[in-house]
Amino acid sequence: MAKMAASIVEHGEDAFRKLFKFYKRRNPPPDLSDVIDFSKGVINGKVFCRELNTGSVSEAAARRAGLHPVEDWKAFGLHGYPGFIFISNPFLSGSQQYWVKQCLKVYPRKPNICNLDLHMSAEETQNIWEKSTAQISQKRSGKREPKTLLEKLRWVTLGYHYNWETKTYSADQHTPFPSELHTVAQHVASACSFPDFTAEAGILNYYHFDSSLGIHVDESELDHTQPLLSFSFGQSAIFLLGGLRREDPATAMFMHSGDIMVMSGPSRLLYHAVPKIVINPGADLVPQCLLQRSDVPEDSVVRRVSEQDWDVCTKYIQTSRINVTVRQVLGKGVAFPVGSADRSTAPSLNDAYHESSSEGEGGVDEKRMRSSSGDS
Ligand SMILES: O=C(O)CCC(=O)C(=O)O
Ligand SMILES: [Mn+2]
Repeated sequence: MAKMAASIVEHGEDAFRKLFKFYKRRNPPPDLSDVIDFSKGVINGKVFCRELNTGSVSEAAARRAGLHPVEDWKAFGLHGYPGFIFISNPFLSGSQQYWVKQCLKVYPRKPNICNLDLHMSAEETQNIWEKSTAQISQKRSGKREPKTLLEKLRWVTLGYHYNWETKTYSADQHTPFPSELHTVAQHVASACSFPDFTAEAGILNYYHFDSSLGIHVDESELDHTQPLLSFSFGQSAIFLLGGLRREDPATAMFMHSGDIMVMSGPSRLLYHAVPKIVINPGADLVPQCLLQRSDVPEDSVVRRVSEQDWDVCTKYIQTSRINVTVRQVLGKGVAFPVGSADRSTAPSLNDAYHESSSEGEGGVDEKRMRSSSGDS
């Protein structure tokens, strides 16, 4: 069994899709022994340690953003994937809780846009958190109850709001990008030697234990010289990193809570996918790093999460993962070209669903990410 994944990769044509299906399978569960786990350090010939630009962010600035000093970050590269950087959880204890809370309570708020807006009125999707919390905190395990709006959340867009239908960003669909997320993204980009990176668009993905995200490439941004940053919180995921062609073989790796991935340079336009969420085996289901006492300084942009809010976040995160991607859309000093519509034929983010399910079709919101149980 252990060699199953390797032999699929060697097969050649459509190796990525086969690997995706291999890891998505539930019965019998897939063998995960070929999945790279960066949290265990350099353990095989594929992974190497990467130097970061330690002078780019002061220790005080890093701490104010809820991050360890850059010199303490554990960063890795993968042979064969130049420009791909994996940073193993650089967050100070106590700061990830804040990002989980922002993603669940703050970022889904108007004027940001979420999947529920596609078939619900603005009034109905107002205050998703407030409308859901009472029901979530009273939930008894094992009992089937109607899903709250928070549990139906699949994506939220920030800054330049990605249009899933046209596959474009545009000047007229823009709201302010959250400044605290901008700060963290800028520090991470600087540490990776992209000091000019500007966080302009965010896509937040909300995964439940049975969700997956199909094979796609993120190419709608107009400047591909800047990196794509990806932050993970909550349950772990298996992430597949492929090549420049859809059928190129892929490498599987875990993304745990707090991990950051940077796709830059020759890796900026690689195909990738998330076939599986892996639930934490601990008794309380919450990753250890989300349970630790806070080391965040008082002057941090990262604020303490109230017990009441954290209670709801904990319940949510026991079966879910949140991923935040931060993108620069425009080149420095460049505006959107007039009348432009970059409609490429390559499977891009909104085509991702094609790869992940054989179920019936829903709207764009349901198509993008799939749950095996067919929820909506
Ligand atoms: O959830 C992830 O790790 C990947 C998300 C992603 O690829 C995207 O939003 O474009
Ligand atoms: Mn992507």
